[in-house]
Amino acid sequence: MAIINVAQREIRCKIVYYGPGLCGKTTNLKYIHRMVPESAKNKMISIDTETERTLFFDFLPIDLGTVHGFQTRFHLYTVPGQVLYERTRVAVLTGVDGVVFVADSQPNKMRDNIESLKELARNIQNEGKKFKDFPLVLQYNKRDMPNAVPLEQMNYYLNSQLNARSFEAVASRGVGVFDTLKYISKLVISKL
Ligand SMILES: Nc1nc2c(ncn2[C@@H]2O[C@H](COP(=O)(O)OP(=O)(O)OP(=O)(O)O)[C@@H](O)[C@H]2O)c(=O)[nH]1
Ligand SMILES: [Mg+2]
Repeated sequence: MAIINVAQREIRCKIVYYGPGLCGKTTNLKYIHRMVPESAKNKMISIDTETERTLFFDFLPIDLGTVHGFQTRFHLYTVPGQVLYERTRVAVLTGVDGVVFVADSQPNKMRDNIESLKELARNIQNEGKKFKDFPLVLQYNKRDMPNAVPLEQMNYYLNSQLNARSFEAVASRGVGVFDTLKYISKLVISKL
């Protein structure tokens, strides 16, 4: 839930990167953390395993300029994608204002993408929000993989009912990372 602090002229929103295991959620945040100017960011907090699988979440607060004289501050989170951590994903989603759904473009990951998106819809609805109206953007990641599923098929499997805006990405090289972030942050602000 966005917090609007009139006295301090600050708007604070929560964006969660959601998606199946190893799709590249943490990679998005790491790239943002690397590229955002020092003045606009704080420390990134990652709680992960020795093999860098997210265990609880990653957290990165950033400032994205002003809107009508209000400083906009975004708290970016990732969920752990591994199937058994659904309860943690539910916890991380509490009070969410917008979601980036990161899908893995590899053919053998399509089922995981679909399951994860279904789970997200259920969890957003359990938060008392309508998934259809909820601020959401899709990021089709790992477009550099030689066997990446064609865009039309990604849309067919993941977006034919939602009709959400989607971006292609190679998060490990930063491609599409800021396009995705800019779009979701504008969408969230526009719905306040
Ligand atoms: N080829 C390729 N590899 C990528 C891309 N984005 C991320 N990766 C790699 O995919 C692996 C998993 O990335 P993470 O960002 O840790 O995935 P995650 O979604 O946070 O995974 P969990 O924390 O387990 O849910 C890492 O080895 C990344 O370097 C991409 O666009 N292309
Ligand atoms: Mg992660």
